[in-house]
Amino acid sequence: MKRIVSIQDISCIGKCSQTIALPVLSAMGIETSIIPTAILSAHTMFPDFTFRDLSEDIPQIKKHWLSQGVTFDGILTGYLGSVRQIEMISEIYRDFGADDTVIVLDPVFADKGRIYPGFDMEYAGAIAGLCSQADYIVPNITEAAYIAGVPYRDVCDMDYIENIFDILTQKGVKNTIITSVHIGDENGIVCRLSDNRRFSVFRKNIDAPFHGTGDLFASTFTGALLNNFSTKVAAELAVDYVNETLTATLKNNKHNWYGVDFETTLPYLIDRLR
Ligand code: PXL
Repeated sequence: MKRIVSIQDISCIGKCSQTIALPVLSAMGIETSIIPTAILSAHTMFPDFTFRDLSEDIPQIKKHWLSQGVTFDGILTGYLGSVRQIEMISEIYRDFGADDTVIVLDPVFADKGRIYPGFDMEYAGAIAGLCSQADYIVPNITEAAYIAGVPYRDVCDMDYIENIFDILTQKGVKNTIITSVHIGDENGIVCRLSDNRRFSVFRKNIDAPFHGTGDLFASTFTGALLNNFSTKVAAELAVDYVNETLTATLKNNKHNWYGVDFETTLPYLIDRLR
């Protein structure tokens, strides 16, 4: 069985980061280890959430794992608690990133033109360095614009996106998938690979501003890569799974405001793996 480490926060309520990565990657047949970067009472859309930074623990966890000879087929990084952790994660990439280890980084810090509470421009600048160490980065369009240093645009076109790709490539990024791209009445992802191949996956826009869909995309995409899917097929599967989940969530008129009902669509995901 392949083994991955998911490095992101635990939001005790809210269905995001580890509480999405763990069930999704496990359902995809991958042993999922975790490094919690912070523990929050609930994700940051809740008022008055508590936040405990777990940076102190990260070097110790790493040291113990190295002493045990632990290796990983994949490393998935999402929400980090602080700029300080970026350097720590960089060392984890160096120590555990073997030639055949797939490193996927979701540089979580912003959405819909706005930076999440607790982050700032310093963080946006610092995460760019980590991006160049990953095999794939999967920012949403807001994060991609901030990392590239271009103004965010609500409505965008391919020229705008190509310019972002060019800047990210100059910064040393290998493969980029930009998510949450709206063009016309469609929403999807646009990808540029290190060999300059490009593809996009668009579906009819589902107007549902739920939290955690980026985490769902990143986990599914990474799980599909570890199931030996090509980049394009992995991205298509991830887009479809997010769309299926949004549709199921909206059908449930008792859905929660803070997260999607991915639990009900795991059978769909498993079927698609067969
Ligand atoms: O879904 C990304 C995410 C992860 N973790 C925390 C968050 C968010 C988005 O706001 O608040 C704590």
